[in-house]
Amino acid sequence: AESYPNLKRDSRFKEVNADDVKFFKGLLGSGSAVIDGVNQDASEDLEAFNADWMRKYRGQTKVVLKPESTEQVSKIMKYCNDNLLAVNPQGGNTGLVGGSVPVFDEIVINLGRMNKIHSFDDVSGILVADAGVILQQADDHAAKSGFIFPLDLGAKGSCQIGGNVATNAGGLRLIRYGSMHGNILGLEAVLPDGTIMDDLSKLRKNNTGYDLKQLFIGGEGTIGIITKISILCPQRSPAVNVAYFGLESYEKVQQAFREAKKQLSEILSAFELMDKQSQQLYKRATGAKLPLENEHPFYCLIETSGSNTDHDSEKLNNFLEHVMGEEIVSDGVMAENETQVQNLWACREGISEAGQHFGGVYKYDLSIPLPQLYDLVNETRERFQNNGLMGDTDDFPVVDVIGYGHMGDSNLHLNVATRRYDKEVEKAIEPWVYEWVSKRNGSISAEHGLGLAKKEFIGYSRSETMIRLMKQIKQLYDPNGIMNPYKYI
Ligand code: FAD
Ligand code: 2HG
Ligand code: ZN
Repeated sequence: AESYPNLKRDSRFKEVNADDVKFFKGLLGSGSAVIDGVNQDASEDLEAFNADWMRKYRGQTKVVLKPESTEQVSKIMKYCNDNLLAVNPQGGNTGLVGGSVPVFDEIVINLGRMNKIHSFDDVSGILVADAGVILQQADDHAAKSGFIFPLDLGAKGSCQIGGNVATNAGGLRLIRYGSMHGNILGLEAVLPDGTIMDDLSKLRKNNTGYDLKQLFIGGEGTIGIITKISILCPQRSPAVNVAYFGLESYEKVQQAFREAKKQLSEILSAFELMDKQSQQLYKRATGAKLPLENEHPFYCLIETSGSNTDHDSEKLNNFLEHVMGEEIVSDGVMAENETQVQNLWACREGISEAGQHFGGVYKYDLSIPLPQLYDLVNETRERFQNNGLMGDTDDFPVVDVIGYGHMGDSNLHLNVATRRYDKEVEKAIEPWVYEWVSKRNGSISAEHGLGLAKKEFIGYSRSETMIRLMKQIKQLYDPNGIMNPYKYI
């Protein structure tokens, strides 16, 4: 795990003591709702809340609070604000930028126990639920009425919908259903001083002044704690088809994407890119068999979702015939049953975890104009081929450089898979990669946020004026700066 030589604990913040813990226990009960590392050694229990998913960032919190209601969150926040105790909101702790764990001794407020679904309207498709509901559970609930949660991602079994909103997560079907900014209809959030902001609207249209909830969507827990959400779920498509194919060049990947939009238009629900190296790494890490016999420099996964199986299969078959006939695509398979659908998706969704299988990983989540998107992967790989840091044995920190992502959204995931976390590797990529992206007017964080990892680099994607305005908002909502300190703002 990283230590933070460039960061200093802010001495304005109080250190949590036995009296504070007594207050929290009085409020939440003395059971498992308070993990108390002040009066006793709870380091083992605290570990899961201090360490992030990548085992790259580690905090030193001594107290984890698991409130059960908005009122409890409000009382916690008021107390922390009055006493200058810094806090770190935490959902499923699957975030990839170090935002979900403390830096020093910030109190973790974990939403895991706020996990009730309040209502689902099967005419409008509007779901109202607590922030701590696991994404998979929210989707299962919507599925019972024939609807789908408009977000899906590899961490769905453990991430929370509140965390998804706080990071404005994008995921695998943004191309079809759009972002959280469009789908969230309302929020309930607790501000640092304990104020409950009840904006849990269920209205599709509501043009009455500033849309303040948008500040919390993608705010990464820096201005308030999201406690409930109201979200519009679209109809679940009964006919889902998935195809996986191999291509010989990135030029052909772009042609295939163009054709997919043209020929599959309204039923296209995912268009994902995987390079050869990402599939090899997935295979090495999991032992899984890849869907195609022969190797290809690139692979794409296409999903269609529609209302009529025959109609959709015919469309997808025509598309595949066309792209193979035109030699845009060299080889492909179409899933014939649910197991095959899962297996094809696993080749894409499993890459993220495979990236760190060998010890460590440097992850870059970038928006880049499509024509240049893959150039970055080539250039990064060349850098490591030339600087002596990449090789097949333990002497070399870098295992491989892989590129994959949400092609449909111009969102590249560049992962440098390593055998260990290594400052030399980091220095070889940063800030070079951010400069590269900035020069092409891309974004240094397409969907994961900034957290701690990208804190210093926000200037590559946002102007000074924009950063100043963000700071003003932070100051207004959180004048004491107790919410998720040391992170991007
Ligand atoms: P956490 O990780 O706990 O927190 C993330 C941030 O949100 C932190 O800053 C935290 O302080 C804040 N936060 C959490 N809950 C709240 C709340 N209730 N109120 C206020 N702030 C809060 N992301 C994508 O966009 N697309 C993907 O396809 C994708 N795939 C992933 C696949 C894997 C295998 C993994 C591990 C991660 C992936 N992610 C992806 C990262 C993504 O950001 C998270 O998975 C998810 O959105 C975070 O939810 P969480 O509940 O785990 O939040
Ligand atoms: C994905 O699309 C996630 O798989 C994770 O956003 C990407 O781990 C990554 O770099
Ligand atoms: Zn992603």
